[in-house]
Amino acid sequence: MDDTKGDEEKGGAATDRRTLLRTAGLAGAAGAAFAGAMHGKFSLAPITAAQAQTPAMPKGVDKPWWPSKWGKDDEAGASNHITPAKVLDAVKWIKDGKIYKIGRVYEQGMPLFGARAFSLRIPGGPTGGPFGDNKLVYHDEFLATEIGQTGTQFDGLGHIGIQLGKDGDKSEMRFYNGFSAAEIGDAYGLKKLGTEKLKPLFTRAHLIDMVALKGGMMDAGQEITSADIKAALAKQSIAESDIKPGDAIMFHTGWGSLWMKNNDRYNSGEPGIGLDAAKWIIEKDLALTAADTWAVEVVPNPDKSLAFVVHAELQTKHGILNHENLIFDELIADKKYQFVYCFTPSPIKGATGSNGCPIAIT
Ligand code: UVW
Repeated sequence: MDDTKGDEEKGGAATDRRTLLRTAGLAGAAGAAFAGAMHGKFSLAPITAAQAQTPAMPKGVDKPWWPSKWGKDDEAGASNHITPAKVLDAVKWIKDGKIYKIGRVYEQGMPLFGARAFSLRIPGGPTGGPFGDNKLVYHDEFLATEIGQTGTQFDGLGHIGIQLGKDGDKSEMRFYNGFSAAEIGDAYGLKKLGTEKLKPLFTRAHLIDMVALKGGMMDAGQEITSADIKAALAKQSIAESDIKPGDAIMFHTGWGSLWMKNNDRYNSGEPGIGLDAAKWIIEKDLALTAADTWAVEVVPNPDKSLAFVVHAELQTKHGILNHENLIFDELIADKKYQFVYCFTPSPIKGATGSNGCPIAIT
């Protein structure tokens, strides 16, 4: 990413989420607001005497969030929770031997945000052959897409950062563990925080059925609070004390029922967690959030000056991972609210996220 590209993006699709993040806080970009999810001017909130020289600090940032509790060089974030002991604890939940695919099919026509693309081609058909006396033929596909940011998508730790200091200053565009855009940026993949640095995830997961709690599909802009989580847990007969550090928490909001049926509405916003639930997730020391929505967090945020602030709170500041556009229908039908979540992000060097199919095992 360079500054020129950033300027182009600012003038591009108003609904591009990356554009929103990159332009939030810029008075000149205020007209590009999507669903009110843009910042105005931030109030001054000095961090330290040295940092007080910076023109403004983003809302919600009152101190540096690094070094990470896993060490100043850590690039694996909350995937560090997945130790042999954690795996053995998770295995205790496998009783039926049933595997559920909780990732969606990647296909032309699925909801994509802004200018993101998904295009698969197999020209020629077959691609090659016949070879040898056995007359072997084969197909290859060519795929053009944002590999980790379309369809079912897993956010890596190089995806979301926060601009500290002056807008455009890449040495103060900070990501997980304080790595700056200046030190990690590279046209051929991030030099730090690529998805290849993450550990495979195999952990206990708790599915919060918000549809059952609210009596139907939640709406765009409707926030899931910590009180909602507690109420849903009680309704599902799960003790809050059963949620352990390193577990995953997932939200069934019903919004996924719009997938491929009403993509415009699906993309127009979404229900999801807000900062209050994020605080609870951080206190619980969880490894991962997930939902049947494209961002997991509420969009627009009830505080209209904030853009994707839960992403920043969980991923950037705490290294907590995030999985978007999942599907829980079969788990819900079987009333399976606790299971093992298993996923290995594609180890593409320097990638910001991952596609692939997570599974739930009961
Ligand atoms: C952004 O890219 C801003 O969000 P998401 O991780 O939801 O795709």
